[in-house]
Amino acid sequence: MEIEKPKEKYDQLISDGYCVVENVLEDDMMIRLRSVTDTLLDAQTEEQLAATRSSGSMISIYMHSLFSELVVYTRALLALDALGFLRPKFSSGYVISKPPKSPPLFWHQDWWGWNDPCSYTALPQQLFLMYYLVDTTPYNGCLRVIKSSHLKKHPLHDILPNAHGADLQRVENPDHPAFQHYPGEIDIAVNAGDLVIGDSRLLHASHSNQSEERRTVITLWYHPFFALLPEAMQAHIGRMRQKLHWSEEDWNRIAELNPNYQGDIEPMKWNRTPGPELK
Ligand SMILES: O=C(O)CCC(=O)C(=O)O
Repeated sequence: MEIEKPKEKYDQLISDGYCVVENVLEDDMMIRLRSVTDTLLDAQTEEQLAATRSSGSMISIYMHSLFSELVVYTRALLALDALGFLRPKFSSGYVISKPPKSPPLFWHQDWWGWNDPCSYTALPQQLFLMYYLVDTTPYNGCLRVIKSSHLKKHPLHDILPNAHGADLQRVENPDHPAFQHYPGEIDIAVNAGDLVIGDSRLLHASHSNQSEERRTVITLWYHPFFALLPEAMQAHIGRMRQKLHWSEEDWNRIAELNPNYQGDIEPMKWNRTPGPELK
């Protein structure tokens, strides 16, 4: 697979916080992913759905072995390689599906290593790889981002309580600032099978899904420069794997992407809130 304009995409990812690689998922993989995710989603209870009304279903990718194939999907690894990420490591991921007629996802960022000074530099510590399984538009809940907010302070940084807070997830107050629109926000509408790559520090949200169809995304988290991260961060990442439904064969499949940390440094403390160093 030829990645178009990889240097431009790299520059955009570093400066704006995201880029899109078109047409990564091939039809057979798309069909298998739709089938497995639909089965997992159909099994969700009303209670589970109510607890994650804003994001939509959050199902760990360790719930099905097919996702281990996606972690090492050749065309995605080729895309990372073309962007200069030669030794990425993988830590976790979720199936996030907005049911028909569901509310927007609140603004948030997903980085947990704000206690370390490297989090205030251009180095991408953690990337999301998002695979949307349907074409997305503002009508059915496409992604929205605030460009460069991974490196620059935005008023939302002061407004947001703990990202993924339970009250926001339940949409107890739809008028909360975390659900509103902000100057400069950008819609990222994609075709099914495109890959959105972004910095975990980037402020992002999604539109409501006003359509009659599910809008499913699979988000996988990678660490493009694992070996260059502080040891305490590596130690934390090394502990993130979950057992759940992956077999020995699944773990072997992703062995090269496993974030192994052998040292004895204490894992970094989880902190989702940027400090005053973010200017
Ligand atoms: O549902 C979406 O479009 C975005 C999901 C998201 O915010 C995430 O995976 O961190």
